[in-house]
Amino acid sequence: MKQKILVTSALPYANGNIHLGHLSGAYLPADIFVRYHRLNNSDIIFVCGSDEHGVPITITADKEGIKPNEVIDKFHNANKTAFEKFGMSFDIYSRTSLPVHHETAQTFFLNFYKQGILPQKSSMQFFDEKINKFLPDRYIEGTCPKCGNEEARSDECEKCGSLYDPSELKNPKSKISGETPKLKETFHWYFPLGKFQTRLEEYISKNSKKFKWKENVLQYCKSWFNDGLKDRAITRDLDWGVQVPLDDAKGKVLYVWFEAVLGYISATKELFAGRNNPDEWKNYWQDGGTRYIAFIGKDNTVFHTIIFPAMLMAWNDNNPDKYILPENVPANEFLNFEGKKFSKSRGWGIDVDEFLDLFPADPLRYTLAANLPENKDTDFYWREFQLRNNSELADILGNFINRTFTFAHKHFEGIVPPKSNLQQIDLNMLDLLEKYPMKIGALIDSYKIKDAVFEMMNLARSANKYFNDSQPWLTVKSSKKLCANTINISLQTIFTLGEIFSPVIPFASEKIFAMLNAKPVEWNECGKINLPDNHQLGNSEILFNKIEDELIEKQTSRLGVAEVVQKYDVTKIIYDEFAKVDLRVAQIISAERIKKSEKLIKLIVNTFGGERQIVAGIGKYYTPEELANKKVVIVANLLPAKLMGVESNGMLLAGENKDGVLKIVEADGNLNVGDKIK
Ligand code: B3M
Ligand code: ZN
Repeated sequence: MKQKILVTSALPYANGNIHLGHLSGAYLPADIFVRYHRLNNSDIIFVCGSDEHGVPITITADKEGIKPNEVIDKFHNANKTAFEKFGMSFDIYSRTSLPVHHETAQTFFLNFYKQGILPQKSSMQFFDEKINKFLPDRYIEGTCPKCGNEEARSDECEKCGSLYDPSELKNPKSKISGETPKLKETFHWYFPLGKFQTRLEEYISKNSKKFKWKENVLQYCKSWFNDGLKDRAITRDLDWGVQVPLDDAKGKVLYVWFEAVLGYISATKELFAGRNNPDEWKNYWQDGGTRYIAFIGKDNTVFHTIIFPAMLMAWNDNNPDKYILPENVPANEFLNFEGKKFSKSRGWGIDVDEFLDLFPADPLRYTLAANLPENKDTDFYWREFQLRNNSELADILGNFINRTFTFAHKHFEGIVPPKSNLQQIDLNMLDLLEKYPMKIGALIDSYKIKDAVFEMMNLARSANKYFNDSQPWLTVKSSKKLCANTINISLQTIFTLGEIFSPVIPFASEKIFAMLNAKPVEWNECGKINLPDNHQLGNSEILFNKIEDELIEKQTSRLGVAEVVQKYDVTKIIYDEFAKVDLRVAQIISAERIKKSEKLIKLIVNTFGGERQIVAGIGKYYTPEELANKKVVIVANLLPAKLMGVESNGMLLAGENKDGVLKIVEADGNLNVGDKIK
């Protein structure tokens, strides 16, 4: 039996465009996870959709003088299309305005109501007399009673994470009219979260150990438990949302978070209704054998680790059909943009849709995946995007594939040349191919997607090395059989690469398989020999085009981020840039001052490849006598240069201390002349 897996990504509000930060939080990691599991012989469904209720939508509608319906239609369609362009492989992208969702949410509410677990309580709520409306939490701003944050919401402070009663908020202001709102009496139904605390603690303690929850998620839950869970109002005085299905609830709707999490269930119902299998959703949501993973961004944690599970527990207490709870909630931290938070109003950031009008999806997916905010906030930098595309996708992965295909088409008539008598170097490469899929699969399955992506590119690095070391451009003349082996194994490698990279760069992967004239196999088989001898290949094409500086500069100058980009340049490079620098241990044989220069000393050093001459600017800090015999570190692959007419073949590494004095970097006694430093 295949493992059943249910994956959800947070339902984005249909009140704005998806930007890159959203992608890194709850969408791309989920898509990579799902795409991997689809190839790993699982029975997996991937569910998402628009969250179409909540006050922000009504505010937008009021502002633009249109109906809430028009707002949600616009953004639902825009986001659905943007996700498609980005390659999100949802099985369904539903919406919470659908009748199936209203019914589902009302059924939950009524069930709790009939169980008698929802106390009805009166409370004082902020009312804006100018607009004649109760003000929802987020349209009140005031000072947090706990930490003094002046931008706290009416019942929740984003800064310190505490929840409180609106009457406790200091200096409340209506964000809509700017007036000081009045507290007015109303009543709501409350969900008894506190009653579930012990069971929730047990659930989280058990699952977090068994399924290795992320530390940040766990800490967050613990702080909630420490504060003690309290009853939470699950209705609101509003006219936009899911009606509270009771006679005495006119003008009241379900709190958007109460119903939005149930949207995952409604969306699954819609999915299977569309597949003419209307009861099938139960085989996922109500089958103890299903793994349920909820991908979210960190700001949604409490709703998925505490509130939603408590709601499902409440349902399960009173119904024969029992829902499963999330096995894991791998919440990501935030992605920032060029060193600052995304901000629509300040024009800081870029929407997905806009981005994909300029660049293809794969380089964006790869860049975001290589830099996911899994354990801490990370940044998107235009310059990094360019480097990842040019130096990794194009120069490493693309180049290897291109070289191999060029050879196969030019020298072997576009077929997989038969292999014979494989050499050690070929066998070593085949060994690597066997190992990587398992290693990468395990990383993805434990939400270490960033590490998985690094390993994917590592295999491509090894592939290039294999190609270089095998020198097919020589063997094609000296031994066609050896050359055939190299191209055969390289093509097998492309098969493996095409598959292991497919969760991250699905569009390129599809092209790779078309070029191979083959289809992906089950994940665990993809490191084997999958292309038979003499297999006919398809046409080849260039997979990744380089992104020119101008295009990137256009984006950064639009933002005015020159300053930040520079910061990126000095603080971060990708590994391959560093790897280009050939650092070696060298021993100084002789040293003499260069005439008429107080700075320059001419050194003869012994290093790999023999002796060489280097001119170093350390004359002010060392005498030639002090230098003799020292074991130092040099940059060995610097282009030759002339300093005061004297040729220099390399550079000596030295550090500058805080007094501006240069000290040469000496190599440890355990290192030998010629050793490579990495
Ligand atoms: N719409 C918040 C958000 O987009 C909210 C998520 C709902 S998940 C059920 O961040
Ligand atoms: Zn606070």
